[in-house]
Amino acid sequence: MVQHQITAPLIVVSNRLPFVLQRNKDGVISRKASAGGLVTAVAPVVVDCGGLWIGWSGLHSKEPLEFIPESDPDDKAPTAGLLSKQVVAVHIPEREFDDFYNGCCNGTFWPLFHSMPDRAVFKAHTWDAYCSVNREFANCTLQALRNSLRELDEQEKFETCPVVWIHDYQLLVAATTIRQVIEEEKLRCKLAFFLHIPFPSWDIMRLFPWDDEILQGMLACDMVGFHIEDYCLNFIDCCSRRLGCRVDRNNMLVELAGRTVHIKALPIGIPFDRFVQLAETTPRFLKLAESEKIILGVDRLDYTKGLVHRILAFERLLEKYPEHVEKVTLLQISVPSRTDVREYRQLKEEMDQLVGRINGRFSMPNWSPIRYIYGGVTQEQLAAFYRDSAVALVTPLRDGMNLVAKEYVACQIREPGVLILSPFAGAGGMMHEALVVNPYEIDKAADTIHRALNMPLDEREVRMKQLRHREQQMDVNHWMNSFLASMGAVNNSDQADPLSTKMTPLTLDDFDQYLNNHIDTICKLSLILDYDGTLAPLTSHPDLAIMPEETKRVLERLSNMPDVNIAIISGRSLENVKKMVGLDQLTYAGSHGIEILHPDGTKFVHPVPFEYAEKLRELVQLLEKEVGHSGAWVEHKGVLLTFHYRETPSQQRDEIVRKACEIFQKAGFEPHEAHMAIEAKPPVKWDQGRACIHILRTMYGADWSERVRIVYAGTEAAMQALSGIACTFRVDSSPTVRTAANFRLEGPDAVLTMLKWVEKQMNKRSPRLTRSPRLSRSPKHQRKQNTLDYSLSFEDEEDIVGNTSASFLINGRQRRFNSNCLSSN
Ligand code: ADQ
Repeated sequence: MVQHQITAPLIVVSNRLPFVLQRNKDGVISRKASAGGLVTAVAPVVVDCGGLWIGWSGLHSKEPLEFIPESDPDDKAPTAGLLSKQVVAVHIPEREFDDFYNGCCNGTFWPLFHSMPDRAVFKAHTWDAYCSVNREFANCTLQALRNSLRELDEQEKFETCPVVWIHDYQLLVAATTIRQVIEEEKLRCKLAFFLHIPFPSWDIMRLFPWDDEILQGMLACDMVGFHIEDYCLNFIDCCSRRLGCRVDRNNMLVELAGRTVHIKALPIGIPFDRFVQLAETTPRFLKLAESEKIILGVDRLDYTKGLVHRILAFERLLEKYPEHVEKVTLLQISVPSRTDVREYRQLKEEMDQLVGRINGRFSMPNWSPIRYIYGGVTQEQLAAFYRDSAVALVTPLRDGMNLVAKEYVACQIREPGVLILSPFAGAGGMMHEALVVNPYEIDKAADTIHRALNMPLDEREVRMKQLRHREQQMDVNHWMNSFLASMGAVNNSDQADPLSTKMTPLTLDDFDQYLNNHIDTICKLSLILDYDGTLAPLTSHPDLAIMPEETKRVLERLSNMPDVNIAIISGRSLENVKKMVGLDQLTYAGSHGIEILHPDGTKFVHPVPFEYAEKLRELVQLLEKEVGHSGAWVEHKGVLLTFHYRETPSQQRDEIVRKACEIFQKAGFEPHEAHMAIEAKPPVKWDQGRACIHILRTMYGADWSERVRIVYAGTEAAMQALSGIACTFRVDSSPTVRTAANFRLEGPDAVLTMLKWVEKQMNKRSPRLTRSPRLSRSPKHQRKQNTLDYSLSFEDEEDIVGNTSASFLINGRQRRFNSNCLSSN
């Protein structure tokens, strides 16, 4: 009996509960053991530590299940000790479950994660169902966690930190909600995720339209486990390339919003001793003619398992090596799986036809080449089949690990057989002594089966001994203990908690990787920077958001460099942002770029419809009257309005935001989300993105791309417009944001480091000129200086939104411009 010295309650969350619930025709629910390796390893730990198991019951009902039966007194299964109070059945309406499970889990993630993207279906409504079911799992988990913490507190175990362990591809985003709530409610817990299937490469993962939400969901955990290192590296790569996270591949760490997430290879094992014991005690089931050999295949009937390829390889064996006719039989056992899904029903038909055709082709009066069982068999029978087979064919096209390969070697207690294994199963990378064959190479696979059937005993013994030794060492209990150790949840007082290892703080060197390929030694550099949250920390009131002195000094030095231009873009009014930054040599874009002021005094103002101002005033009054309380307040900034709710107590926020949005919409405004605020913007086709392009064209003309490098740091508002043009940094401390940025930075400190890096690089340029008068760098500027004086005008809306022409008041006279020429003079 293996001791798991767990130091905290373990809360396991998986799609299904660890036993099967059945309802008889009288509606009475009974509980039946389920025998998987995962349950065998994990259930005793949950029982011992007084933990909990959260999962779907497997039964559809209108109402949540009112009770879970206790186990039968004769039940000897590992879950027998799991009391009903330790089980939480998640209730999901049947329609939603279908979209979640058949639609998204099996229709999208299963094929995609097994690198078969052409089988994957991407549908918004099944993804919505997936997210909603994940939230329901998360809410049940949170309730369980609160109960668990209450019990610990009652026992004065204030230091004990429960471990929540979420399993598999059905629950990839559950941790998003759990993380949000545990942080809000300050619930102590360690969060872990384990994926039982492969994690695909970035090329495949990026096909999924909501891939960022998946990655962020997994990163909401403290530890993310995969079977093998390849999957870990694929995941880390996706986090770096899709989310722009800082990663440490050597130590397998990913940083998101300042939190370090540990990525770990935890290869699952099997209950080795139990399979040995079954192999030792179970009688023979197979009746074989003398010298007849069995080649065994055992799988769920799934297209990833390579069943069709396997049968074809066997057919090829009989064609190519006819000496095996009447001597060798393929015993294929296929458990029905996901029979609700069309592709699985089609696979069954294909298999039936294929087996029929080959049997028809080769059968003799007393021999048929393939014995095909479509159904489950007991573990005893399975162990006997494993033991009595000369060869096991484990040839999936793709498989997370594959337990059949491991179970087969465990049962080789007599004259050893040969394991043939696909390199595309996780097990393929570790079970080196197996004969490894690419299942797509039918001819080669036939040769390999032939080799296995003829392998001398001494070679078989050597190979099998090694294979068995490894599986015995790395059995499922080893896996469980490795998991607990990686969570710092075992009695090991002399060792530090592995989760306390953090990623090294961001340094200048990190920007070598981010920017070295972007910034060269010749081109000019344009830095476009947001203010709030990027240069200055976010604060309760805009007036308090002061940029650190050090940042100001670096910006000042950069702005004095001949090759550097800096533009600050903000939702604040132009005047205000200029005052907050307080440097002269910069371009400022206020009101999200509606007003732009260059250091030479050139000013651009995008016109705004006349009636907008009046409507905005009405909105201000309405908001102040209806929702201007509980810490919420309205800021009227000329053409913009911001409704701030940062100071509103969290319990009241949802309600106040809902009401405010209603008021916005009633007043004819689209509510735009900002940092703990909602904004009203004028109905013009002008935004921060277009303002940035405008600034760049004004500074450098239209053909700047060869001469200028651009770095943007800020919010999403300009990201789309600058993607591909600039190196973009999303500055945000929220762990769950959708971004088109190349990289993420946590906040103003990281931006300061970036500015220092830029300064260091630019200082390397020699000879260093002191700043010439700015306008000499841009003939365009020179011509424009003091010749145009744009001022804000409220114009006819159609003219502006129509995007073909716009009117301006220039030096007091109205002029009409084609919008394409906005930046030209
Ligand atoms: P599965 O895709 O289900 O698991 P696998 O690892 O092979 O694949 O496990 C199948 C289990 O079902 C084995 O324990 C086997 O004994 C049992 N089984 C198969 N056919 C059977 C039959 N006809 N009758 C009775 N029992 C049968 C997922 C991933 C795998 C990963 C596991 C564990 O797809 O890659 O190894 O989870 O993490």
